[in-house]
Parts: sequence; C-alpha cells; structure tokens
Amino acid sequence: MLFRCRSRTLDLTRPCVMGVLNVTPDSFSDGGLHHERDRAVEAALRMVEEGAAIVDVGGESTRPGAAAVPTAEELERVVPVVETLARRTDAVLSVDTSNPEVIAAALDAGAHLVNDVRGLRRPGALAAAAARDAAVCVMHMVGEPATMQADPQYHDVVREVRAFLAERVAACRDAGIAADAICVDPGIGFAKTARHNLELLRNLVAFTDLGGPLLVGVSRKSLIGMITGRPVEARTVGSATLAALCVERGAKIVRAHDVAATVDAVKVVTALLNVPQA
Ligand code: 7PJ
Repeated sequence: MLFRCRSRTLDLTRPCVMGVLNVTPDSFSDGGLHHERDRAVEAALRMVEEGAAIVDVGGESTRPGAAAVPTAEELERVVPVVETLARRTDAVLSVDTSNPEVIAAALDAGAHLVNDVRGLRRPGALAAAAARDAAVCVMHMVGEPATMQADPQYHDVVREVRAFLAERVAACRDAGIAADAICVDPGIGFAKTARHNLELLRNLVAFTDLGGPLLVGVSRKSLIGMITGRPVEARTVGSATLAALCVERGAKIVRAHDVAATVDAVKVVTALLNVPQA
C-alpha cells in the first residue's frame, strides 16, 4: 500500500511511525523563539534517526481543554521549523493544524501532509490542501478540544466514527485530493471516554477498509495513564505496547512521542505479521 505525500511516497507494506514534534511554548520550556526552533529541529532530526518516517509538526496544542493559538503565532512557530526540516531531512513532513492559513504556509514551506484533528472541516482548509496537492489525515473528533471531553456520547461509537470518516474521505475526494493521498484516524482521546477509546481500539479493523491507510495515536494519552496508573512521562511502555497492538489490528501509521521504543515495537509486530505460512 503506497501513501503519496506530494514529492514523497511511503510504502506502508511495512507500517511506520509518525514522530510528534510539538513546537508549543509549554513543550520547549525556556527562553527565546530562536532557541525553541533550534531545539525543535534537533528533536525532529533525532526522531528521523530513530526511525520515524513522518515528523508531525504542531504549533497548536489540541490536548483536552487547551486554548486556541492566534494564527500569527502558529505560523511563527510552525513555518520556520518546516522550512528548515524540508532542507535537512527526506522524511515526510506533516503539519498538525486546522487553520487554512497555516496549512497553506506550511505546505508552501515544504510540508507534505496535513494532519488535521478537525478533519479539514474549517472553511478553506480542504481547498488549501487540495490546491497544493497535499496528502491529508482526517481524524474523528466531535466539538472542539476545549470542550470535547465534557460528556461524549455515542449510540454505537465504532459505527458513528466510521460513518464520519467515510464522509470526510468523500469530502476530500470531492475537493480533488487523490485517493492514495488520504489516511484516516479514529481520534483516540478526542471526545471519547476511556470505554469509547477501548471499544474503538478493540474494533480497529473496522477502520481498515475506508480507502486509505489507518493512522492511530495513543502515545502518552490519558487512556494509558488510566490503565497503568503512570504519569505522562512514564507511559512509554504502555504506549509502545498499545501501538504494537494497533499495528497488529491493521494500523499502518502510529503517531508517537517515544520514537525509538515505538519503532522497535512496530518492527517486532511486523516481523510476526510477515511470517510466511507453511
Ligand atoms: C492525535 C493527533 C491523534 C492525529 C494529537 C496528543 C494529542 N493527530 N494530534 N491523531 N493526537 N492524527 O498527542 O495527546 O491521535 S494531539
């Protein structure tokens, strides 16, 4: 299965890891935008060395309850980092944004893939991606990050998330995005209770026939914290284990903070999946 991301093509016969690069003030603690950018670039290059096929650059926190970031600030964080990385690595560069101006600017700076937790539903988002022949990841979420965890309710979470993703894939196709440039994501932790998340993960195979590769992000999420009782900085093993199980259930891209550990986990599962049957 080939995933076309503008000038890059990923062969997802072997599942891959998308490394998470947060370029937000809270993630790179101390002073100065320059310093912050340099650290982000170094962190991204390290992830590529550790085996990440994709680096997901995000300038807006989409964690539950997070505040919105003004466009100018998001541009200032994301664009220079993408520009530098486009020169310094062959990895696929993804931009984690819902903002049409940021989508356009990041793609013009050399990004290949738009990863939008809002499923490219903001006016102009789809057009900005399509006009630049970008690849897209459509993720399921209901509402906005600030309020999404208030009281999520579904009658049948698997069916509803699946229907949403099918509709978003159709919208992307209608906007002119090629079928082999679209991936789908059930959005673990986005407007979902722990039970919803577990139900989706158990039935992940239901999302493998939507026409594009399946991407899943579980890394360090509160679901892992709930299961293991561990704080965010001690969730590597839980996250990598769950990522491996996602791959076993059909995920082709796993989004992760701890790239080296996740790459190993994915390699182990992939080896088992590829054992020739006698
Ligand atoms: C996801 C994401 C995810 C995709 C975030 C966090 C929250 N993009 N962006 N899928 N999560 N496609 O990393 O905890 O699950 S931000």
